[in-house]
Amino acid sequence: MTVVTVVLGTQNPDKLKELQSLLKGTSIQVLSLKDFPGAPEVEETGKTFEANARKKARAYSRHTGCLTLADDSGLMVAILNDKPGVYSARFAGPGCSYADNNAKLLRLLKNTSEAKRKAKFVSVVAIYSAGRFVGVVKGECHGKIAHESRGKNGFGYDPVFIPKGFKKTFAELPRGVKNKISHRGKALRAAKMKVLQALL
Ligand code: ITT
Repeated sequence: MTVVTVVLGTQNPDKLKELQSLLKGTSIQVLSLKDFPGAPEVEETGKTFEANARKKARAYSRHTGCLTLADDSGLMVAILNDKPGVYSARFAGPGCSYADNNAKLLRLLKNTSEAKRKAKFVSVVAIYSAGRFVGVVKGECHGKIAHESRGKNGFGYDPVFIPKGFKKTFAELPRGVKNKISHRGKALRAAKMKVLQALL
């Protein structure tokens, strides 16, 4: 069986763990930017998830010389006009923590009723091979914002996001459940198909 090598182009250790667990048990050999020291800093100046994902994947794939995949993702809250969106990582300001972001979000939605707490996670995964575009795919997960932070699993906004059809937050659900229904899980499954098609 041919083993395909893919580099996961992310500087976020939590995302890396999730991406690695999503690709476990496949014939894809997974490397990360740690295997390619000196990766360039990529400024996320794009206005869309796709623009940022492509910018990261292109730059990292030039650096690694390999098939490289990058995810740009975030949370879109309907009543906040889809914010924080592409600013999800730095919603509460430069250098903020996940807890700061969640506190800001819960504060903004303090007096918002159940029906108006709709939100979705979006993940756009771009794939490049040594600077050459291979494909781009998207995954979404709909749900709502909880009234308080709950649970210890996952990362980022997981403690305040309740996926549709569940009562628990992503941070209260087992990792396997999140992977099955999440934006990143869906995008990664589609990305795997693109990678395999590119090799045909
Ligand atoms: P890289 O660009 O290096 O991959 P990053 O953390 O800067 O790392 P993004 O720009 O895509 O990545 O920002 C994504 C942010 O959106 C992330 O820091 C979380 O705050 C949030 N986020 C994305 N996916 C999430 C998930 O599955 N669960 C919770 N929060 C998530």
